[in-house]
Amino acid sequence: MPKPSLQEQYASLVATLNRYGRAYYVDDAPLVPDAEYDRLYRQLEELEAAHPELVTPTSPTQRVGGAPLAAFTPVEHRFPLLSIGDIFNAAELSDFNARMQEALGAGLISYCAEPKLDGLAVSLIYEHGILVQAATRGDGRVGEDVTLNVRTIKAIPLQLRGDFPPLLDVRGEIFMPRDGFERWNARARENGGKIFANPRNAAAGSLRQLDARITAKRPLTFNAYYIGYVEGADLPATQYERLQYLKSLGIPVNPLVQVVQGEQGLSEYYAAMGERRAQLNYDIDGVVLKVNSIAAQEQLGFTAKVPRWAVAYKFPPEEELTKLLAVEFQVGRTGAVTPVARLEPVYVGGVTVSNATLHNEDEIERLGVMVGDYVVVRRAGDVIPQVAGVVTEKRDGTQSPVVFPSVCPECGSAIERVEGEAVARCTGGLICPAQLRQSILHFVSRDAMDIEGFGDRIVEELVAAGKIHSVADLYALTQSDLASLLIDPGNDNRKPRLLGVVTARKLIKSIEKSKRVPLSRFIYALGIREVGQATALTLAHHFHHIKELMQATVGQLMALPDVGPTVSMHIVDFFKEPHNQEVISRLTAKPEELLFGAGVEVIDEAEDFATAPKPLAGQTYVLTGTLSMPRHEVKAMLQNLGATVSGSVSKKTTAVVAGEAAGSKLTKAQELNIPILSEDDLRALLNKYQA
Ligand code: D41
Repeated sequence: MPKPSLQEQYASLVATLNRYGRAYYVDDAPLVPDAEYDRLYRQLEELEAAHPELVTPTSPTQRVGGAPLAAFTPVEHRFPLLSIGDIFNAAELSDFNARMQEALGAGLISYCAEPKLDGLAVSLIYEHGILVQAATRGDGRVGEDVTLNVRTIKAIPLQLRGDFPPLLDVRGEIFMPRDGFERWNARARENGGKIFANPRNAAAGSLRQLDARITAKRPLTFNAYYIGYVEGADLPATQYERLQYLKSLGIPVNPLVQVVQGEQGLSEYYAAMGERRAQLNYDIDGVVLKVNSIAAQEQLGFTAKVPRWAVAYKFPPEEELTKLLAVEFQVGRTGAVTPVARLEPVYVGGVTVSNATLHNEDEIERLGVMVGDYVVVRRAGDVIPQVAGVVTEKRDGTQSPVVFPSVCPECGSAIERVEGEAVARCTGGLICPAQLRQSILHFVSRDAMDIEGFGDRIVEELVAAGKIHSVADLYALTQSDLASLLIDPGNDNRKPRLLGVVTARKLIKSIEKSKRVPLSRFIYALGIREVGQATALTLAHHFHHIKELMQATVGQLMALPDVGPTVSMHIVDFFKEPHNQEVISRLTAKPEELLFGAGVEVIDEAEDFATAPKPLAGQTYVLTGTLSMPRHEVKAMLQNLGATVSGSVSKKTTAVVAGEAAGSKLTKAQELNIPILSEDDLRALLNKYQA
């Protein structure tokens, strides 16, 4: 075979790199390791430097152009980029389907269902397979020429492959994946760069750069959703097949696009995407539902602005604007003081929200929030609502600063903040009614002593009436103590009512029932800082008796699996406290041994552990993203069932547990096709094996 000419070598190198790029960005199935791609890329750069006459515009080195523009040139779209009608609930979905049925005279209609990406709509024009123009939507008729910027987006082919037509106008969405967004902001925070509020703003800000070299540095990507115009090709007869055709040309299409049947198919798709939403690596704000048959689309036609054959079925907004009425300070079981925003009620993330957490003092400062401000409230998935931002433009002079208290609002003790810690704490300990209430509620909770029937109101009244000063006092309560309690039914002007004998008798029974308890539950119930269920289980596994645990040293504790220095110190400090020692001896003493002895019998579980089945033995889990439970707790729970918990994803990983804002580990798992568990999935798994 004759040696290929330099030109042939060059063309082959460009083709190979473009093929690798496509496999990576479009097919989501890399053909070679990144290092191999980089090696060939450098080879290409060298070849181009030595022979500039060879360079073609479709070379991957040519994505980033030269000098910045002075302004964007307006471009008139040959066919307007249409807008799309919104619907918000099941009734409107039903109406939409009924309209389609009526207009088409059909029973069951096939739809193409797509996630609604939250980015920017663009039109890409390919002539003879070459990207010649990219334009923003603008007002739909006239947009801006952003060709130079769009050329830097690696997911967008500069050259089509396969059987491309002489002219093609592709419409789709440019967006920034969440992992790229998080990485960008993390770096910006470090070196004082521009921080974006959300991936959509980041995508918009990145695309509207006059200097394409800036756009090139931003992690943008693209998914096509429509063919606006074509010449010289017979297109497939359905929306779904047309998207597959685009894919065959090397244009990325969202992998969650699906054909579904009828109203039920549509509503199932909507629900399924709503479930998956939190785990995706990009933001979606709903689903787009399109009549699949192009012939039917043509029959339906358009209204003045929007196609009749498509709707955007929006998810409930996860962010809303509302007024901050007040900031209150809640004291938790361990004294942690949490600022809570009282809000004008607002519907967000599918529920009405009137309280949101402000986390801590630093967060208040970071937000610069004032009482009376309009604030952005965010509620994503099952996460606690948060104040995500402040609209300072809406200030009218009536706002007042948030003052973080220096003394506890409940007991007047000093609030202290340890250097380097974000959390401020009330130093009152159990003389603080708030801490006492919370520690009792924790003690009686289902996973602790499981004393049924003690809700917020009853505990509040018991503490306020001075009937309980520690959890040991629960066991000294009499039926008449309880029956005579006046319970405030809340803020709706009803009168307090008497608890009554029947309820009192039930409560006494629940208390009696809790008197035989496994050691792990007892330890957990004490409410030692950072000792969750899993750590309590580990402790009960090693110490046969509470007295042994009470004498343990930091060194002994740290030798246990997954018990770190901080929690060890908390444990030792807790048992050093004379008040805690007294509570424990009263709890565990028989009434005849000690005045007010509660007679709780704590059962040694160590033997059971040794022989307990390990249903997850041999399995490896990886935790990523933010979980609602402390990570060491989740880890210990999995380990107690025999699983290994690892820090990195590999082919051997059984499943990845992905919390909020999971990043590269989640991506890796998706690449390797490893099952991904949501926090709910994990809980179901743990519940399956735990009593
Ligand atoms: O994912 C999207 N954001 C999306 C937007 C989508 N999957 N499909 C879309 N389809 C259309 C029509 C039906 C008009 C072709 C759209 C949009 N339009 C759209 N995006 C912004 C304005 C209109």
